[in-house]
Amino acid sequence: MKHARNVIILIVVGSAVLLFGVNVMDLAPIVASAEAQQVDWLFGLHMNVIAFLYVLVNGIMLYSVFAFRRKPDDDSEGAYFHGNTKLEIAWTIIPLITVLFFAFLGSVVLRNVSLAAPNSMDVTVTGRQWSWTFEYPEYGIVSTELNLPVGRQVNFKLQSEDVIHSFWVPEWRLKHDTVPGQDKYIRLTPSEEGVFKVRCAEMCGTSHAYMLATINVMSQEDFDIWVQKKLGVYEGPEGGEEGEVDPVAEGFALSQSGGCLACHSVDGSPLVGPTWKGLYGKTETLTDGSTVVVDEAYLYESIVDPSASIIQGYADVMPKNFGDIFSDQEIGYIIEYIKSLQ
Ligand code: HEC
Ligand SMILES: [Cu+2]
Repeated sequence: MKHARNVIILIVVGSAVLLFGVNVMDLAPIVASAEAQQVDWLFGLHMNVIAFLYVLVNGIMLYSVFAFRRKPDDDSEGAYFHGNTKLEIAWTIIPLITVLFFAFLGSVVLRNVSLAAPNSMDVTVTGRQWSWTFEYPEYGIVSTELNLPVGRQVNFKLQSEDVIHSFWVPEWRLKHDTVPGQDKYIRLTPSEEGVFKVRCAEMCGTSHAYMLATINVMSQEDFDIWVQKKLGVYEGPEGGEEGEVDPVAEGFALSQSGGCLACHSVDGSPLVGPTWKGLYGKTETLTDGSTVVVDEAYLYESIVDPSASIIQGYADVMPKNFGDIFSDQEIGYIIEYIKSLQ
Protein backbone atom coordinates (compact mmCIF):
# COMPACT_ATOMS: atom_id res chain seq x y z
CA MET A 1 0.00 0.00 0.00
CA LYS A 2 2.92 2.30 0.78
CA HIS A 3 4.17 1.79 -2.78
CA ALA A 4 0.77 2.44 -4.34
CA ARG A 5 0.51 5.72 -2.42
CA ASN A 6 4.04 6.77 -3.42
CA VAL A 7 3.42 6.00 -7.10
CA ILE A 8 0.13 7.92 -7.12
CA ILE A 9 1.82 10.97 -5.55
CA LEU A 10 4.67 10.70 -8.06
CA ILE A 11 2.25 10.53 -11.00
CA VAL A 12 0.05 13.38 -9.80
CA VAL A 13 3.00 15.69 -9.14
CA GLY A 14 4.86 14.63 -12.30
CA SER A 15 1.76 15.13 -14.50
CA ALA A 16 1.04 18.52 -12.95
CA VAL A 17 4.58 19.72 -13.68
CA LEU A 18 4.62 18.35 -17.24
CA LEU A 19 1.11 19.57 -18.08
CA PHE A 20 2.01 23.01 -16.77
CA GLY A 21 5.14 22.99 -18.94
CA VAL A 22 3.31 21.78 -22.06
CA ASN A 23 0.60 24.43 -21.68
CA VAL A 24 2.92 27.31 -20.84
CA MET A 25 5.27 26.68 -23.76
CA ASP A 26 3.95 28.33 -26.87
CA LEU A 27 5.69 26.48 -29.66
CA ALA A 28 3.20 26.94 -32.50
CA PRO A 29 3.19 29.97 -34.83
CA ILE A 30 0.33 32.49 -34.61
CA VAL A 31 -3.19 31.38 -35.43
CA ALA A 32 -4.30 32.96 -38.72
CA SER A 33 -7.30 30.94 -39.86
CA ALA A 34 -10.71 30.15 -38.42
CA GLU A 35 -10.03 26.41 -38.70
CA ALA A 36 -6.73 26.67 -36.83
CA GLN A 37 -8.47 27.20 -33.47
CA GLN A 38 -10.19 23.83 -33.56
CA VAL A 39 -7.06 22.11 -34.81
CA ASP A 40 -5.07 23.66 -31.97
CA TRP A 41 -7.72 22.65 -29.43
CA LEU A 42 -7.60 19.01 -30.54
CA PHE A 43 -3.83 19.07 -30.71
CA GLY A 44 -3.63 20.53 -27.20
CA LEU A 45 -5.93 17.84 -25.84
CA HIS A 46 -3.72 15.17 -27.41
CA MET A 47 -0.63 16.75 -25.89
CA ASN A 48 -2.22 16.75 -22.41
CA VAL A 49 -3.24 13.10 -22.61
CA ILE A 50 0.17 12.16 -24.00
CA ALA A 51 1.94 14.10 -21.21
CA PHE A 52 -0.10 12.22 -18.59
CA LEU A 53 0.58 8.83 -20.22
CA TYR A 54 4.27 9.63 -20.40
CA VAL A 55 4.39 10.28 -16.66
CA LEU A 56 2.20 7.24 -15.94
CA VAL A 57 4.45 4.79 -17.80
CA ASN A 58 7.81 6.28 -16.90
CA GLY A 59 6.78 7.13 -13.33
CA ILE A 60 5.80 3.53 -12.53
CA MET A 61 8.87 2.20 -14.28
CA LEU A 62 11.37 4.51 -12.58
CA TYR A 63 9.72 4.03 -9.18
CA SER A 64 9.97 0.24 -9.57
CA VAL A 65 13.60 0.40 -10.62
CA PHE A 66 14.49 2.27 -7.42
CA ALA A 67 12.01 0.85 -4.89
CA PHE A 68 12.40 -2.82 -5.88
CA ARG A 69 16.12 -2.93 -6.69
CA ARG A 70 18.12 -5.84 -5.26
CA LYS A 71 19.35 -5.13 -1.72
CA PRO A 72 23.06 -5.92 -1.12
CA ASP A 73 22.43 -8.74 1.42
CA ASP A 74 19.36 -10.24 -0.26
CA ASP A 75 19.90 -13.17 -2.65
CA SER A 76 16.34 -14.52 -2.51
CA GLU A 77 14.17 -14.70 -5.62
CA GLY A 78 11.15 -12.48 -6.16
CA ALA A 79 7.60 -13.71 -5.68
CA TYR A 80 6.13 -15.75 -8.57
CA PHE A 81 2.72 -14.78 -9.89
CA HIS A 82 0.90 -15.21 -13.14
CA GLY A 83 -1.85 -13.16 -14.78
CA ASN A 84 -4.29 -10.64 -13.37
CA THR A 85 -7.55 -10.74 -15.28
CA LYS A 86 -9.03 -7.55 -13.82
CA LEU A 87 -5.90 -5.57 -14.63
CA GLU A 88 -5.70 -6.96 -18.15
CA ILE A 89 -9.33 -6.13 -18.86
CA ALA A 90 -8.81 -2.60 -17.49
CA TRP A 91 -5.71 -1.90 -19.57
CA THR A 92 -7.46 -3.11 -22.69
CA ILE A 93 -10.78 -1.32 -22.22
CA ILE A 94 -9.49 2.08 -21.03
CA PRO A 95 -7.07 2.68 -23.93
CA LEU A 96 -9.71 1.39 -26.37
CA ILE A 97 -12.26 3.89 -25.10
CA THR A 98 -9.67 6.69 -25.11
CA VAL A 99 -8.64 5.98 -28.71
CA LEU A 100 -12.25 5.70 -29.91
CA PHE A 101 -13.09 8.95 -28.13
CA PHE A 102 -10.24 10.74 -29.91
CA ALA A 103 -11.33 9.25 -33.23
CA PHE A 104 -14.78 10.68 -32.56
CA LEU A 105 -13.40 14.13 -31.64
CA GLY A 106 -11.15 14.02 -34.70
CA SER A 107 -14.05 13.29 -37.02
CA VAL A 108 -16.13 16.11 -35.48
CA VAL A 109 -13.29 18.61 -36.00
CA LEU A 110 -12.64 17.31 -39.51
CA ARG A 111 -16.31 17.76 -40.36
CA ASN A 112 -16.39 21.27 -38.88
CA VAL A 113 -13.30 22.49 -40.74
CA SER A 114 -14.45 21.08 -44.07
CA LEU A 115 -18.00 22.50 -44.09
CA ALA A 116 -18.67 24.58 -47.20
CA ALA A 117 -19.56 28.24 -46.66
CA PRO A 118 -22.09 29.71 -49.13
CA ASN A 119 -19.81 32.53 -50.38
CA SER A 120 -16.57 30.58 -50.67
CA MET A 121 -14.06 31.48 -53.36
CA ASP A 122 -12.38 28.87 -55.58
CA VAL A 123 -8.60 29.00 -55.94
CA THR A 124 -6.65 26.40 -57.90
CA VAL A 125 -3.16 25.84 -56.50
CA THR A 126 -0.62 24.27 -58.84
CA GLY A 127 2.69 22.99 -57.55
CA ARG A 128 5.58 22.30 -59.89
CA GLN A 129 9.33 21.95 -59.53
CA TRP A 130 9.84 24.47 -57.86
CA SER A 131 7.15 27.09 -57.67
CA TRP A 132 3.46 27.63 -56.97
CA THR A 133 0.81 29.34 -59.08
CA PHE A 134 -2.67 30.38 -58.01
CA GLU A 135 -5.62 30.58 -60.37
CA TYR A 136 -8.84 32.44 -59.56
CA PRO A 137 -11.43 31.01 -61.98
CA GLU A 138 -14.08 33.45 -60.68
CA TYR A 139 -11.98 36.41 -61.87
CA GLY A 140 -9.89 34.86 -64.65
CA ILE A 141 -6.64 35.69 -62.89
CA VAL A 142 -3.40 33.75 -62.51
CA SER A 143 -0.85 34.87 -59.93
CA THR A 144 2.41 33.72 -58.34
CA GLU A 145 1.35 35.31 -55.05
CA LEU A 146 -1.65 34.09 -53.10
CA ASN A 147 -3.72 37.20 -52.36
CA LEU A 148 -6.90 36.67 -50.35
CA PRO A 149 -9.55 38.77 -48.64
CA VAL A 150 -9.73 38.21 -44.89
CA GLY A 151 -12.74 36.31 -43.53
CA ARG A 152 -13.92 34.72 -46.78
CA GLN A 153 -13.69 30.95 -47.06
CA VAL A 154 -11.42 29.65 -49.82
CA ASN A 155 -12.02 26.32 -51.50
CA PHE A 156 -8.57 25.26 -52.62
CA LYS A 157 -8.19 22.79 -55.46
CA LEU A 158 -4.67 21.35 -55.26
CA GLN A 159 -2.84 20.06 -58.31
CA SER A 160 0.69 19.10 -59.27
CA GLU A 161 2.31 19.18 -62.69
CA ASP A 162 5.14 16.78 -61.93
CA VAL A 163 5.87 15.12 -58.58
CA ILE A 164 4.19 15.11 -55.18
CA HIS A 165 4.44 18.46 -53.40
CA SER A 166 2.76 19.56 -50.21
CA PHE A 167 0.95 22.85 -49.71
CA TRP A 168 1.83 23.97 -46.20
CA VAL A 169 0.95 27.16 -44.34
CA PRO A 170 1.85 26.71 -40.65
CA GLU A 171 -0.08 29.80 -39.49
CA TRP A 172 -3.24 28.34 -41.03
CA ARG A 173 -2.54 24.85 -39.63
CA LEU A 174 -3.05 23.65 -43.17
CA LYS A 175 -0.99 21.03 -44.97
CA HIS A 176 -2.09 18.93 -47.88
CA ASP A 177 -0.24 17.02 -50.59
CA THR A 178 -0.57 17.93 -54.24
CA VAL A 179 -0.58 14.72 -56.25
CA PRO A 180 0.04 14.53 -60.01
CA GLY A 181 -3.05 13.35 -61.87
CA GLN A 182 -5.41 13.97 -58.95
CA ASP A 183 -7.41 16.93 -57.67
CA LYS A 184 -7.39 17.44 -53.91
CA TYR A 185 -9.74 19.84 -52.16
CA ILE A 186 -9.34 21.66 -48.89
CA ARG A 187 -11.25 24.58 -47.37
CA LEU A 188 -9.82 27.38 -45.30
CA THR A 189 -10.88 30.78 -43.97
CA PRO A 190 -8.05 33.28 -43.39
CA SER A 191 -8.82 35.16 -40.19
CA GLU A 192 -5.78 37.43 -39.86
CA GLU A 193 -4.53 40.05 -42.30
CA GLY A 194 -0.82 39.92 -42.97
CA VAL A 195 1.95 38.33 -44.98
CA PHE A 196 2.56 34.60 -44.75
CA LYS A 197 4.46 31.98 -46.72
CA VAL A 198 3.43 28.83 -48.51
CA ARG A 199 6.12 26.21 -48.08
CA CYS A 200 6.50 22.91 -49.85
CA ALA A 201 6.51 20.17 -47.21
CA GLU A 202 7.36 17.25 -49.46
CA MET A 203 10.95 16.73 -50.59
CA CYS A 204 10.58 17.29 -54.34
CA GLY A 205 14.07 17.64 -55.78
CA THR A 206 17.05 20.02 -56.02
CA SER A 207 15.36 23.34 -55.17
CA HIS A 208 12.68 22.03 -52.83
CA ALA A 209 13.86 24.40 -50.09
CA TYR A 210 13.21 27.43 -52.33
CA MET A 211 9.68 26.41 -53.25
CA LEU A 212 8.04 29.30 -51.43
CA ALA A 213 5.20 31.63 -52.33
CA THR A 214 4.03 34.79 -50.61
CA ILE A 215 0.52 35.01 -49.17
CA ASN A 216 -1.07 38.42 -48.64
CA VAL A 217 -4.27 38.37 -46.61
CA MET A 218 -5.92 41.78 -46.98
CA SER A 219 -9.19 43.62 -46.57
CA GLN A 220 -11.96 43.00 -49.12
CA GLU A 221 -11.40 46.54 -50.54
CA ASP A 222 -7.68 45.97 -51.08
CA PHE A 223 -8.42 42.60 -52.64
CA ASP A 224 -10.90 44.16 -55.07
CA ILE A 225 -8.28 46.75 -56.07
CA TRP A 226 -5.70 44.02 -56.60
CA VAL A 227 -8.14 42.07 -58.80
CA GLN A 228 -8.86 45.18 -60.88
CA LYS A 229 -5.15 45.91 -61.27
CA LYS A 230 -4.52 42.32 -62.32
CA LEU A 231 -7.29 42.60 -64.91
CA GLY A 232 -5.97 45.99 -66.05
CA VAL A 233 -9.27 47.77 -65.28
CA TYR A 234 -8.25 49.69 -62.16
CA GLU A 235 -9.49 53.27 -62.30
CA GLY A 236 -9.06 54.41 -58.70
CA PRO A 237 -6.46 56.83 -57.38
CA GLU A 238 -2.92 55.85 -58.40
CA GLY A 239 -1.07 54.62 -55.32
CA GLY A 240 1.90 56.86 -54.48
CA GLU A 241 4.57 54.20 -54.89
CA GLU A 242 3.01 53.00 -58.16
CA GLY A 243 4.55 55.86 -60.18
CA GLU A 244 8.13 55.02 -59.28
CA VAL A 245 8.58 51.32 -59.91
CA ASP A 246 12.20 50.20 -60.04
CA PRO A 247 12.14 47.72 -62.95
CA VAL A 248 15.21 45.81 -61.74
CA ALA A 249 13.91 45.42 -58.17
CA GLU A 250 10.49 44.50 -59.51
CA GLY A 251 12.09 41.98 -61.89
CA PHE A 252 14.01 40.41 -59.03
CA ALA A 253 10.83 40.08 -56.92
CA LEU A 254 8.96 38.49 -59.84
CA SER A 255 11.83 36.09 -60.56
CA GLN A 256 11.75 35.01 -56.97
CA SER A 257 7.99 34.59 -56.66
CA GLY A 258 7.82 33.00 -60.12
CA GLY A 259 10.29 30.32 -59.07
CA CYS A 260 12.86 31.25 -61.78
CA LEU A 261 15.63 31.52 -59.20
CA ALA A 262 15.12 27.91 -58.17
CA CYS A 263 16.52 26.90 -61.59
CA HIS A 264 18.63 29.94 -62.61
CA SER A 265 21.48 31.25 -60.47
CA VAL A 266 22.66 34.85 -60.63
CA ASP A 267 26.25 34.14 -59.55
CA GLY A 268 27.54 32.21 -62.58
CA SER A 269 26.94 28.67 -61.32
CA PRO A 270 24.75 26.46 -63.52
CA LEU A 271 21.72 24.94 -61.78
CA VAL A 272 18.93 23.09 -63.57
CA GLY A 273 19.01 25.96 -66.08
CA PRO A 274 21.84 28.23 -67.29
CA THR A 275 22.96 31.06 -64.99
CA TRP A 276 21.63 34.55 -65.64
CA LYS A 277 24.97 36.16 -64.81
CA GLY A 278 26.39 37.75 -67.94
CA LEU A 279 23.56 36.24 -70.00
CA TYR A 280 22.57 39.43 -71.80
CA GLY A 281 24.74 39.92 -74.89
CA LYS A 282 26.25 36.45 -74.63
CA THR A 283 26.33 34.05 -77.59
CA GLU A 284 24.45 30.83 -76.78
CA THR A 285 24.74 27.52 -78.62
CA LEU A 286 21.44 25.68 -79.09
CA THR A 287 20.90 21.92 -79.27
CA ASP A 288 20.77 22.01 -83.09
CA GLY A 289 24.27 23.54 -83.14
CA SER A 290 23.13 27.00 -84.25
CA THR A 291 24.09 30.06 -82.23
CA VAL A 292 22.11 33.04 -81.06
CA VAL A 293 23.09 36.34 -79.46
CA VAL A 294 21.01 37.00 -76.34
CA ASP A 295 18.99 40.18 -76.82
CA GLU A 296 15.63 41.33 -75.46
CA ALA A 297 13.60 39.57 -78.14
CA TYR A 298 15.42 36.30 -77.46
CA LEU A 299 14.90 36.65 -73.70
CA TYR A 300 11.20 37.33 -74.22
CA GLU A 301 10.84 34.25 -76.41
CA SER A 302 12.82 32.08 -73.97
CA ILE A 303 10.40 33.04 -71.21
CA VAL A 304 7.04 32.68 -72.98
CA ASP A 305 8.02 29.81 -75.29
CA PRO A 306 10.97 27.98 -73.69
CA SER A 307 10.79 25.03 -76.11
CA ALA A 308 11.47 27.26 -79.12
CA SER A 309 15.22 27.26 -78.44
CA ILE A 310 16.90 24.82 -76.08
CA ILE A 311 20.39 25.63 -74.85
CA GLN A 312 23.00 22.94 -75.48
CA GLY A 313 23.61 20.81 -72.39
CA TYR A 314 20.21 21.54 -70.83
CA ALA A 315 16.87 19.75 -70.88
CA ASP A 316 13.52 21.20 -71.95
CA VAL A 317 12.14 21.33 -68.41
CA MET A 318 11.32 25.00 -68.00
CA PRO A 319 7.58 25.56 -67.30
CA LYS A 320 5.71 26.57 -70.46
CA ASN A 321 3.03 28.83 -68.99
CA PHE A 322 4.93 31.95 -67.88
CA GLY A 323 3.28 33.80 -70.76
CA ASP A 324 -0.08 33.24 -69.03
CA ILE A 325 1.16 33.98 -65.52
CA PHE A 326 3.00 37.24 -66.22
CA SER A 327 1.84 40.28 -68.15
CA ASP A 328 4.16 41.63 -70.86
CA GLN A 329 5.03 44.48 -68.51
CA GLU A 330 6.08 42.01 -65.81
CA ILE A 331 8.16 40.02 -68.30
CA GLY A 332 9.75 43.36 -69.23
CA TYR A 333 10.78 43.86 -65.60
CA ILE A 334 12.29 40.37 -65.46
CA ILE A 335 14.26 41.12 -68.63
CA GLU A 336 15.55 44.36 -67.05
CA TYR A 337 16.65 42.34 -64.04
CA ILE A 338 18.48 39.79 -66.23
CA LYS A 339 20.15 42.65 -68.12
CA SER A 340 21.38 44.12 -64.84
CA LEU A 341 23.29 40.92 -64.00
CA GLN A 342 26.50 41.66 -65.90
C1 HEC B 1 12.27 24.02 -63.65
C2 HEC B 1 13.39 24.84 -63.90
C3 HEC B 1 13.21 26.20 -64.53
C4 HEC B 1 12.42 27.25 -64.11
C5 HEC B 1 11.47 27.27 -62.92
C6 HEC B 1 12.69 28.34 -65.00
N1 HEC B 1 13.60 27.98 -65.95
FE1 HEC B 1 14.34 29.15 -67.40
N2 HEC B 1 15.38 27.58 -68.17
C7 HEC B 1 15.44 26.32 -67.59
C8 HEC B 1 16.27 25.47 -68.42
C9 HEC B 1 16.60 24.00 -68.15
C10 HEC B 1 16.72 26.26 -69.49
C11 HEC B 1 17.62 25.82 -70.64
C12 HEC B 1 16.84 25.01 -71.65
C13 HEC B 1 15.94 25.91 -72.44
O1 HEC B 1 16.46 26.74 -73.16
O2 HEC B 1 14.71 25.76 -72.33
C14 HEC B 1 16.13 27.58 -69.31
C15 HEC B 1 16.35 28.67 -70.15
C16 HEC B 1 15.96 29.95 -69.87
C17 HEC B 1 16.37 31.10 -70.61
C18 HEC B 1 17.33 31.11 -71.77
C19 HEC B 1 18.69 31.07 -71.11
C20 HEC B 1 19.88 31.10 -72.01
O3 HEC B 1 20.97 30.75 -71.48
O4 HEC B 1 19.76 31.44 -73.18
C21 HEC B 1 15.77 32.20 -70.03
C22 HEC B 1 15.91 33.66 -70.43
C23 HEC B 1 14.99 31.71 -68.94
N3 HEC B 1 15.13 30.36 -68.85
C24 HEC B 1 14.23 32.51 -68.11
C25 HEC B 1 13.43 32.02 -67.08
C26 HEC B 1 12.51 32.84 -66.31
C27 HEC B 1 12.33 34.35 -66.48
C28 HEC B 1 11.91 32.04 -65.42
C29 HEC B 1 10.84 32.38 -64.38
C30 HEC B 1 9.74 33.19 -64.80
C31 HEC B 1 12.47 30.69 -65.61
N4 HEC B 1 13.37 30.73 -66.63
C32 HEC B 1 12.10 29.59 -64.86
C33 HEC B 1 14.84 25.92 -66.44
C34 HEC B 1 13.94 26.68 -65.70
CU1 LIG C 1 7.67 20.77 -53.84
